[in-house]
Amino acid sequence: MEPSDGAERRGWWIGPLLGLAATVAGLAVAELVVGVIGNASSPVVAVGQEVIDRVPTPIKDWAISTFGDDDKAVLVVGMLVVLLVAGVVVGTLAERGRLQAAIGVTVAVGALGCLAVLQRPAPSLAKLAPTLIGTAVAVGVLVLLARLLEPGGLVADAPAAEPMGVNRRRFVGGAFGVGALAIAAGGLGRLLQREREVDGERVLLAERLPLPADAAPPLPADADLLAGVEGAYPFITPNDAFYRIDTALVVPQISKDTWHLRVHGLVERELDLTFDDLLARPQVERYVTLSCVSNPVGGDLIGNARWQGVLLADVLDEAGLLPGADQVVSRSDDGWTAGSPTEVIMDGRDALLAIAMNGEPLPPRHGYPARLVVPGLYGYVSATKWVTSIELTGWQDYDAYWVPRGWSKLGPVKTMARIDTDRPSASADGRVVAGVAWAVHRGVSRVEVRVNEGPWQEAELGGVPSLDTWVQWRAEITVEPGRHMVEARAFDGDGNPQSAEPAPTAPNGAQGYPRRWIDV
Ligand SMILES: Nc1nc2c(c(=O)[nH]1)N[C@H]1C(S)=C(S)[C@@H](COP(=O)(O)O)O[C@H]1N2
Ligand SMILES: [Mo]
Repeated sequence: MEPSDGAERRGWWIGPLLGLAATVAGLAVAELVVGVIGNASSPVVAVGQEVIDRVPTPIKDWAISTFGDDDKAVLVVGMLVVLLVAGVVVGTLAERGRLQAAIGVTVAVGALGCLAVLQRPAPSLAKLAPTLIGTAVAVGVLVLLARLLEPGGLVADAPAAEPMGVNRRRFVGGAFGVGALAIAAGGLGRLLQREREVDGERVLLAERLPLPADAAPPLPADADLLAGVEGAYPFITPNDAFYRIDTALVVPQISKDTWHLRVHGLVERELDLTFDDLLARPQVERYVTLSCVSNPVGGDLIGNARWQGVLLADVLDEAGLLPGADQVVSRSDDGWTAGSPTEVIMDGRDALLAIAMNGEPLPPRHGYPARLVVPGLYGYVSATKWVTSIELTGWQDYDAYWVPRGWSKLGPVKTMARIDTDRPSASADGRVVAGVAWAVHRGVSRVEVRVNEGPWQEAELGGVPSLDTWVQWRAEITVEPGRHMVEARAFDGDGNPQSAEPAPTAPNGAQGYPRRWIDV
């Protein structure tokens, strides 16, 4: 049977191939431009970041609980799939002779990318360049390949087999040539982007970190009460095991040499501190346990590290607080914000503008070159990573990132125990249960456990360097063969027990007793 028109004769894959070549070329050139120009934005990253910031909280919670740490990878793969599908549509339009429409869709997708870049903090022409140039390249490839299809070969009234074959070969060669160039350009772009990463300067900085004038208090010998216990966590969380929570789709790479921190708003004098200014100030070092409001009961979105930096209170004193400066709004390079009560920052606790974590410059994912750490407040209202601005405002005058998304404006860390492990003890019907407990900045005065809702029994506590860290605990219980429910509870330094009333993480932190079932 004779094909009814040229489109059918060409094969179903011609349009998709055309569109995919154009899409891949556009994306790859955009990545190349990001690599060549410093401080440019990848359109994929900008759109993904906008999705993260705009997606309703329930969907975000679902994504985090379904994909966990892979949520960002899933988002990027999802966006690429959407882009490739758009490419197929565009290519099919072009192949069917509707080149104007194909160009229109491509430009519209590019415009969406531009819009996303413009929504991000500090937009600029440099940041737009990758999207603009990438879109232009996609349109160019589209037109070029569509033209290869056109004259005298694959159109319906073309003569017979031979010219069609020649033209098809030209088209396929062109599409794959574009693809190969795109892979090379994209790869080069990623390499150049790598070059800009801060790993190198971080290694150099590690060698010249100033010694703390005010060193961390010594660790009591029994801080690691659970050393060697299987399933237990070390008192100090190693940097590479420390939980990471943030909205950044890619880890910001901010050179300490261009970094600076503006302190402004309701202050007597604005400050603009460079990283060298920070290094020159007296360094304080403290153990502080940092935790996330999204940590469920029994969860591990909590870690304990030795932080070094300068006291935030000293910086704010130097700026001079004006009346009404009730809120410390800290903002990151990527536009995330936290709002902390000024009263808390200034009440004498060791709120830090930190530059080091466990003796190393901050890892990029934990805020290099500088972040905040405030003992006693959840991370979402205090622990701004990649911090570049601190603005003093009224309490009512600004709601930071998570507040309009349904989380409380105040975020003191709740008293909580966690059961991490159980194992047989020396006695035949005995079992040792162990874990950690925290009431950051109030201290833990007591931990208790109970079996099957029986009487509470006091646990043994490890030592702590201050009230700002978690504490390890263990208790020996006696159980008969069978299945048992063990619960734990912590008391803070004022003797107040953690709440028995279960509550979810939103809006101000999970509560209720942690439970563990053990089979004897
Ligand atoms: N710039 C920036 N800083 C941020 C966040 C963020 O999304 N962006 N998240 C905060 C939250 S919710 C928490 S719990 C802590 C986590 O710090 P970590 O990733 O170093 O453990 O960082 C805080 N600082
Ligand atoms: Mo958090």
